[in-house]
Amino acid sequence: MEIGNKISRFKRHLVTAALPYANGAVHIGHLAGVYIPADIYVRYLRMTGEDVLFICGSDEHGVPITIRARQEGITPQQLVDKYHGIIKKSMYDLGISFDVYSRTSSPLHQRTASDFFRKLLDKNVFIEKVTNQFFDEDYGQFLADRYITGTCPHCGYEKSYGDQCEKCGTSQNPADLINPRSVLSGKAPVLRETRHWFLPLDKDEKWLRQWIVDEHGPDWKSNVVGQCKSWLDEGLQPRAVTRDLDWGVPVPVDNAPGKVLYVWFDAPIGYISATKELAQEKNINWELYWKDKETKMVHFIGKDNIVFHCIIFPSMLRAHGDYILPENVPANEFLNLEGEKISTSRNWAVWLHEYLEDFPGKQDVLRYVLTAIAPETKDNDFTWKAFQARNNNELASIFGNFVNRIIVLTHKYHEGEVKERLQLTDADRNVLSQLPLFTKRTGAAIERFTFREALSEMMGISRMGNKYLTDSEPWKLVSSDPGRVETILNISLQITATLAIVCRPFLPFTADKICGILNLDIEKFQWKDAGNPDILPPGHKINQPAILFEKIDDAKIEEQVKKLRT
Ligand code: B3M
Ligand code: ZN
Repeated sequence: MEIGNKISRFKRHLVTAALPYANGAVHIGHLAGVYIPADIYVRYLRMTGEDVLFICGSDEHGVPITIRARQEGITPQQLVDKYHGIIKKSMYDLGISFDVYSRTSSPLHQRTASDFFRKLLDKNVFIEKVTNQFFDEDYGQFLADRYITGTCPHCGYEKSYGDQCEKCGTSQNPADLINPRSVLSGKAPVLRETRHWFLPLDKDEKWLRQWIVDEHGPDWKSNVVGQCKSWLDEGLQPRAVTRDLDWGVPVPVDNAPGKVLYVWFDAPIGYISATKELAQEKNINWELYWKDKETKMVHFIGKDNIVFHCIIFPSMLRAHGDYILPENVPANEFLNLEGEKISTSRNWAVWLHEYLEDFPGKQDVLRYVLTAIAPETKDNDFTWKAFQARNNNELASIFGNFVNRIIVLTHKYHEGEVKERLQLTDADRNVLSQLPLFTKRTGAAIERFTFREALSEMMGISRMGNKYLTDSEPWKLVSSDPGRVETILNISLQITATLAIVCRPFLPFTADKICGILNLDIEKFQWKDAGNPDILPPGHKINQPAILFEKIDDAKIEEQVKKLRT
């Protein structure tokens, strides 16, 4: 099926989703920002017959991990083992259909990241130099990244981290902080000399600007290009890619004890090692996906990861020389919760594994709501009242109600059998002609990474179905014009079948349920079959109705709001 120009000129797709830090569970901000849009995109690609790999895994290094482990009195390995399992299970339980969910503490990743570093070292890409780094004399430890806190020089936030300010998202060096303090002793640190390797980003400024602004300015999201441009306009500096830490991928250089790869050097290479892991399992040639120009690589991330995926990782890939660069990086902005910023440390979050326990069988309700309110171009807010309203007023009253009515009527008047379409009216012809158009608009919106618009187009099918059924009033014609009833129900069933196909990227669990009710083997249907007016031939027998979306009552919502505030 011709699915637009850019996608069809590629032979295969490599889709990555940001590797969640294994220092905590996944929350709705991660899902809305990264994992649900990525899953919608990949499910759609698969349904259009494209060859696609969907790659993710736990990011298990870095200071956030060692700080959290110290807080919990366990080792970093124990911490990542705990959260890697929770994250992996909850993602798959939500239907996030990764082809592989790996982890960066694996031996395969350690080898892959070391080899990558070695290659750049042997090509003399790095600048090796001794610099002054903050050191905590009480703890006898250098203070990397989040071991340092202080006032952000950009926005004045007093609890900014050494590597990135959580408030304004700016990445920075610890030396930029005002009034720096050690997270360990709380005291002002001293400066001490230490040797590190730097990626000379300044040398890449010219081609990065050409690649991002000139080549991809037109097709990348404006929030992404905008952030990259401000980075480029500020002037890129050489960036340290090693750290004085004992947790991470050891720097593969002789006499470099206690030095590991900077987490943001090793983590994106986790996409490569995860692909290699998948390739071993599935006997796939992983290099085709990472090195062949006919592969379309797309990174799904949140806005705080833009610089690492649009500037630093591409600089690494180009310096290495064997790899392709991403075709798109459709980063989302942030999702807030009940008007406040989601915060792991303040437990101000809706955790995915807890949602799945509190709302069993309602995976698609969360997928639907988080897609509908996704922060695609600006930060947005999740409230439990809005969650309830969208479930009750949209999923239950429009989508579910339409499907249920047509199934009940087909059993009531035709013993569950699809009848012939007889004489068509203009309204019939209009509805049948709209089905392929809704399908095409939904697919095009997904290809543009505008998932809110795509969701609305998909819902448009159920709205049209409801209106058609209400306007046709088959229940008034049963005795006076049974042939007309047969035609109306046939058309309504075709609408339902198309809905089952087109809703699948967004609501996979519901798509399965509708196919069960329609007695359809969904594996036989691809995207191109949606909109076809004869998916259900006359004589086809459907199964019994089942409610797709139960209403959610106030008590359930109040319970969640109370839980949040305790
Ligand atoms: N671990 C996620 C974050 O910054 C970070 C992504 C890595 S993707 C290579 O929250
Ligand atoms: Zn700031």
